[in-house]
Amino acid sequence: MIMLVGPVGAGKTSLINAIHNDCRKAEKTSSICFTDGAIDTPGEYAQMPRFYSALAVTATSAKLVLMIQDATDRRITLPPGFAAMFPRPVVGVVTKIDAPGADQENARLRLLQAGIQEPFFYVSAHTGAGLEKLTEYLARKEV
Ligand SMILES: Nc1nc2c(ncn2[C@@H]2O[C@H](COP(=O)(O)OP(=O)(O)O)[C@@H](O)[C@H]2O)c(=O)[nH]1
Ligand SMILES: [Mg+2]
Repeated sequence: MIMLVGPVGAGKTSLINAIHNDCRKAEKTSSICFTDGAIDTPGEYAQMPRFYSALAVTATSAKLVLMIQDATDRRITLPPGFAAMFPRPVVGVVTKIDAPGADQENARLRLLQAGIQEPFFYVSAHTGAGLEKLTEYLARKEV
């Protein structure tokens, strides 16, 4: 089981669907959602400190946390050192690398600021780029 954390619109639900070869359009996630193999979380939980404890507690049900950073999002959305709050290893994933204006280097710096260690994964849920590397890694980790 993996848990996906990241701001609203970062591509968490799309990534889960893409990993599972599910082509449904991602609907807005309004509560913590257990699907097969992945825990999807509302972006608001990563953006509002009063929800952090809920994320940390829910992470105990997962083996690994994927911290999702949108390659097109230049805002600082993840607080400094955010990764340290989780009781599970946190792996950084940059999404939307296909999108116009995607800036992988900026996204990389955002994940580093959040206290996550490299290597990161760079993916697109739309084109499928990078997904194989990520799914192979997850299979190896037996999450
Ligand atoms: N270009 C592009 N858009 C994406 C990608 N993944 C998600 N999106 C778009 O980003 C928006 C938010 O996606 P969603 O999965 O709902 O984000 P969540 O709030 O983190 O669950 C949607 O309009 C998606 O179509 C991607 O890999 N590439
Ligand atoms: Mg969602």
